[in-house]
Amino acid sequence: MSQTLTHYRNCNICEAMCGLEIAHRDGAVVTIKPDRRDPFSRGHICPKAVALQDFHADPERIRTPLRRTADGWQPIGWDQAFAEIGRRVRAIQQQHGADSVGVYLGNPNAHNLGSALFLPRFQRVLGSRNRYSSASADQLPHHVAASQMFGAGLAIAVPDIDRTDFLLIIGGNPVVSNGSMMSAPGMPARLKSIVRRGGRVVVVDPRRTETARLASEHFAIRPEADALLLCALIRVVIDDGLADFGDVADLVDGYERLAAATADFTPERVADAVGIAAADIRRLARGFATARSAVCYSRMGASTQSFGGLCQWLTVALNVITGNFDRAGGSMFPQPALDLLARAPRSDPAARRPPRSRVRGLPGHGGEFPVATLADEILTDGDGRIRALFTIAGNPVLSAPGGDRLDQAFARLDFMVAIDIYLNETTRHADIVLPATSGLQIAQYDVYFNSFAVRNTAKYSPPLFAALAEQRDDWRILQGLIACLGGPDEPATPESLLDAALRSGAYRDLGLSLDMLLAHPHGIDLGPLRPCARERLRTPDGRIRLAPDLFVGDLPRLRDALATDAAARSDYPLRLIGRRLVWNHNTWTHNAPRLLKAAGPITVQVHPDDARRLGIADGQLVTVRSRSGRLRLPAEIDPDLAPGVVSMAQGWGHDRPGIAMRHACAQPGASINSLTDATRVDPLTGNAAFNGTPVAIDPD
Ligand SMILES: Nc1nc2c(c(=O)[nH]1)N[C@H]1C(S)=C(S)[C@@H](COP(=O)(O)OP(=O)(O)OC[C@H]3O[C@@H](n4cnc5c(=O)[nH]c(N)nc54)[C@H](O)[C@@H]3O)O[C@H]1N2
Ligand SMILES: Nc1nc2c(c(=O)[nH]1)N[C@H]1C(S)=C(S)[C@@H](COP(=O)(O)OP(=O)(O)OC[C@H]3O[C@@H](n4cnc5c(=O)[nH]c(N)nc54)[C@H](O)[C@@H]3O)O[C@H]1N2
Ligand code: SF4
Ligand SMILES: [Mo]
Repeated sequence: MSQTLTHYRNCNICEAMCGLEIAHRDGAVVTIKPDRRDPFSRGHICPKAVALQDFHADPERIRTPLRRTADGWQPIGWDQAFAEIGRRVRAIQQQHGADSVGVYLGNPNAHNLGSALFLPRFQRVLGSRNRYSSASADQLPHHVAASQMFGAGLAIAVPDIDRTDFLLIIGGNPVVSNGSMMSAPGMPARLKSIVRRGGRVVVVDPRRTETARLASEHFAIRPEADALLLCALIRVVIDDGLADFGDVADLVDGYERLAAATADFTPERVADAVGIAAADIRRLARGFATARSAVCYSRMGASTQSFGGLCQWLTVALNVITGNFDRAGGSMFPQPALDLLARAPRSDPAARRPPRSRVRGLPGHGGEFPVATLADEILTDGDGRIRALFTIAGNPVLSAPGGDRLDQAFARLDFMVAIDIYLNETTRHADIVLPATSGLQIAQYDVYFNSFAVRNTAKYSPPLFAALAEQRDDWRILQGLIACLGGPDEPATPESLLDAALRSGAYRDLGLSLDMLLAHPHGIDLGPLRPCARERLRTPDGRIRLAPDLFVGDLPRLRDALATDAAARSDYPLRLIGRRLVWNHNTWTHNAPRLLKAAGPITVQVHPDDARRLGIADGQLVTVRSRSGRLRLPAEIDPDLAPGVVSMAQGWGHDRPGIAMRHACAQPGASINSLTDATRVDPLTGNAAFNGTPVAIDPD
């Protein structure tokens, strides 16, 4: 008789890193439950964790390397796959230069120990400057602000959410997303507990979100007006004499310059554009500045927009000038056991000129260019054109702005390789698809999100199930690619690299090592966040730059926006924003029947006033048009939106030929990125500006 066994691991789907308790028998999952003894998630999980078993057992997962032929997909062996990739890629690079082969890295790489550790090695061997990732459709402005103000892109301070008295959330919906750039599982309970202990949670969002419903107060801001609001908040703090740097006073440079640069953004001047009354802005600023502790957290809504860089700069600045940086209840640097920030070199970002992309001259950051220009770099002839591409755990046809153009661009490549778990909208274009393991099959230690976690913990999860058929771990595939491109032999494994990092990290005195983590399958608690900025700032002089030239130089653009009449956009009078659903993760979880069932049809949500004006009934088919595309889908009347704003779930659109995912194809939904526009970026950072895309709606 077989026995039911218990396995403990971290869910690696999103940033929350929840601990799971998995009962399994004969290679199959019996139940997936929260691990109540996990010191970080303390018994929280969301419905997606239960679907990990679906992804593992999905018959439509790819199981062998595949090669695209005129007669369809042909299974091939690994040796043949690597031999062909090595030959084609080297030939293209020899003829057209190293940069003619590009790489796009998707979101799951950040949740995979092996990928996180082996991708830099692969990139070094490939030697191309044409690197792209989902970061520039997401959190890039956070990294640019961190790099300019604190000296390193990974110097991200996170809300000390369990001790704060005032949490101001701008453009984040952590009750659904489970937090981002703030790993904090179980957000509803954490938010409720702020209110219960007498604190305040204020949400600024064009939609009355699931998070706003739990908040003390919600302000329905106009899309992309956040930088104006933040300037006005800073202005009130300064004018009312409430500025105070707290314990880091001796480290702050640039305060006078910040004050001068934001001086003309009074609440009265910005109120109409922001959609929040001047008196409310003043009250919010005073409440924030006089709270015992407070922290401003701004996320996707404030970063994937035209002023993403300004928003992230001003968010950090607001925390610093109210004395809330590097103190309990404010915004603090985590101290992870595997510490990427401590390894970052000290160099002066202000003194560096960013590289510029070939076609549009967009800035590069962290060794990458913005994904918003990937299609241009493939489709525009000339020296340095991308002719071959690796996509690794990414689906930019659905996830990148104006994704339909990437669909066309990928068809034009001379050669394309995808490492993925599915044949989908992106990987269907590849010449060779390499099958990776996923979720329950990998060894996991979260390299990145421990760096953004609201408590210091460490946990290692061994694989639960073996790879099926010819699947291989991402890191082993990368190792194979390194070898076939002529790179050095790599004796290292993820475990050996992790062990070395733990033994030399901040907790070496505790004896932290891989063996110690193996002996603690629920994870090890390393304690609450502690003030540590003095050790962790990476500017050459160890100081905080409150008013970097880069951001101050971008303020004239904000002033222009304030002066421009929004009605000038009358061809497309509505503003489109995205939303996340509890039951899916980005573009790739729609083949799990238990999640798909819950997600429901994909609609465009419209405010009742707009619906009435346009003659749209609930459920009616409408056409949504933008400068770059159009979609036909059902409308849904949603009183939680601000008037003039429409919203769609992100991540859908499985209606293209050649995709093997039966369930996803049965409920394809529509891709919001058929409407978003790759030319709409935050010019400062190059990040995609999804939010506020101008659209029009025509009823059928
Ligand atoms: N309009 C709009 N667009 C958005 C967003 C939005 O809010 N609105 N959100 C943006 C954000 S925040 C992000 S992060 C990006 C995401 O953008 P992407 O990373 O491009 O998209 P994903 O859907 O995460 O694609 C993941 C891919 O990896 C595969 N995969 C899953 N697990 C594994 C694995 O373990 N190994 C390998 N090799 N492959 C795996 C999946 O099959 C899928 O093809 O989308 C962005 N796009
Ligand atoms: N269930 C689920 N969870 C996820 C994901 C998922 O796909 N599904 N994806 C994961 C990923 S990759 C990420 S990066 C995180 C993202 O996590 P969050 O940052 O919480 O992202 P969203 O849920 O998209 O929330 C963005 C909010 O910004 C608002 N918004 C839009 N435009 C504006 C604006 O101009 N100003 C303001 N102030 N607000 C605006 C939207 O209404 C929305 O409520 O979520 C992660 N968690
Ligand atoms: S919140 Fe994220 S990490 Fe936690 S169970 Fe859900 S998907 Fe997994
Ligand atoms: Mo993301």
